[in-house]
Amino acid sequence: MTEIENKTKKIPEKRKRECSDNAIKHISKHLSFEHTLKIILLICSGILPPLYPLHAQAFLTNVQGRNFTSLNGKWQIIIDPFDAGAGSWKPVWKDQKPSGKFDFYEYGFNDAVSLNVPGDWSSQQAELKYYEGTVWYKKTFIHQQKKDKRDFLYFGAVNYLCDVYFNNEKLGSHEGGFTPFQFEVTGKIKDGNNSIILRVSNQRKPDDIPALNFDWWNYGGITRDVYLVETPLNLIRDYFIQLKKSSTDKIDGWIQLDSSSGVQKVSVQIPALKINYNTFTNTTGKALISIDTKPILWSPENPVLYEVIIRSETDSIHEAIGFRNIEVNGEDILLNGKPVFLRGVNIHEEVPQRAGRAWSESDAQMLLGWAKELGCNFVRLTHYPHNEHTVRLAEKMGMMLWEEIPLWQNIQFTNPAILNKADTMLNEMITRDKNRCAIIMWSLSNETAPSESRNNVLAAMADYARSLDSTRLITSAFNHVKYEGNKVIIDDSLSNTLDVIGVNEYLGWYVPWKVKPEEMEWENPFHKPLIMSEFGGEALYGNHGAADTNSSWSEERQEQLYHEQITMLKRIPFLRGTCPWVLADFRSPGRLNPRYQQGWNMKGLLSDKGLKKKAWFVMNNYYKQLEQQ
Ligand code: GCB
Repeated sequence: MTEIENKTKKIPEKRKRECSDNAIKHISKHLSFEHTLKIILLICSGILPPLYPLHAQAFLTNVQGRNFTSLNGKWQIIIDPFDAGAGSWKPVWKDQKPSGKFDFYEYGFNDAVSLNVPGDWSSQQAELKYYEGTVWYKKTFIHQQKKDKRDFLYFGAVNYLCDVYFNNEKLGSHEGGFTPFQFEVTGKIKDGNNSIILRVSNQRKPDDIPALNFDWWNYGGITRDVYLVETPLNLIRDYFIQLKKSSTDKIDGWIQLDSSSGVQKVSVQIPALKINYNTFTNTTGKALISIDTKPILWSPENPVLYEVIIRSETDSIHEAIGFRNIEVNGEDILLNGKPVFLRGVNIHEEVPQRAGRAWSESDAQMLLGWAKELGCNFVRLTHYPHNEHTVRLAEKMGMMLWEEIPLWQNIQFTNPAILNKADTMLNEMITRDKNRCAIIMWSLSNETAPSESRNNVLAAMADYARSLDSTRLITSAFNHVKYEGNKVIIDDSLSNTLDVIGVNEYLGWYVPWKVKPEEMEWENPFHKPLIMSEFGGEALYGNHGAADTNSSWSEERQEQLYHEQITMLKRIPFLRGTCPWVLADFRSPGRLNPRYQQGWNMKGLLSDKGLKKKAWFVMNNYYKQLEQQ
């Protein structure tokens, strides 16, 4: 018996089961004995939520490949800045109606206004632009029950905290603004009218991810699609079908049926490759897959996707899957065995012309179309997982992706709840997108300050991400470098944990040039590939002025800065990718300059109207040169 098992043996079995064995093994490997014990005791006393995977109901992958009804459209809302409706005096979620002459309720959805779903609330009503607090949402829908079917309420994303009530019963809660979640409503759904009520809060808190400060708009609300998904009783819950690591002729993976399904026959068909692979699940509903085949490999130049059909005895799902291999060799990134340079750009999930969250395929078409026009073969989806339409479209367009969770600066790493929250977000991101070959790397964090607790948490997260998906590269963007004379030395020991290093540097903007750009020399003691994951500066579109001072906020200054940056970047022997900050101007409440910013971060290569600034053409020319090499 281990020391931890010994100390926790008096805890009731039911509670103990909530701290899954794997989760405890995982955290205890990285945290001190006292720290681990503290986490277990906090969970068992109900102060912390249970560790994954029991934290949230596992959601169905490829939800659009299943049978679903959209619950998008108008939802009624009640704005509740004091969160009064959560208490017992005005229980909004009960949605009660007066029953007699002297009965009344100080709330009601009947006369309420509506908002569009999907859609953030901040951009839909002037009074909600800066609002951070609770909004109640209600939707009713008519349903006709079918025999032998199960039903799930699926939410693409709700920012940030969401309590879900269905037909006046609480189903549960979800935390985190950028990943899906679901609740099963089989047995609760009725013939005729059904009602969903959500309590949504985008109140920022110090122990959230992201925490109190971040450099983007805190768009609240139901920001992505809502579906009612119908499945057979025994369903295919999830699957992972990708090329085996380091191989171009073996597909590896697994299919997971619902655990109650018992042993079943399952198959994978890929008609274009003449594959009909049959196997059996074990008693927990899991089947391992190993298929010898030589698919045409996916690449930006040839983004081939294959129709893949996954079947069980009772369920089937159609997918479009691409096969490619991504690896690191010394300081090189290899795509399908060949060194590749990542011509990237950072994109926020925002349509600047609408000053609101992007959520649809046509939004994705515009944003990724711009990236393509810039000359990119790679996009960093900053600073959180973007909607699934974007990821799937990128795949069709041949765009490689970096996807990350919103673990952005100022995170409370000493708080034992953080690892749990971060792992849950990683789990949800990887669960949703693990079959998307466009994604070549998972990123853990952005600009975290080195410390023992930071290092421990990120190392544990890296291990966890690798345990979920060993085929992709692990990265993080940080800004901890050392300047010595004309040298810039990469100086964050987090690099030891990563496959690819991401450095955000703002030389010429936040950090003055130490020597001329053509004299700067970068050193990489870690001998791993480097992506310059952020660089740039601000310019107000149409504002012309001096090129040698930042305070001109001019297009000429930004243009000059890009020339300087490219001069330096060309001199870095281990540079394997660049991501200028940022594709388009984006809203950010902390950007206070009343003349040039007005609540916008103006580092876009494009303006808020999508117009090209001078720096766009500098970057575009650099990418054209690189493409020809
Ligand atoms: C950064 C952050 C990014 C900010 C950017 C800026 O280092 O990673 O989220 O928006 O700088 O514009 O300051």
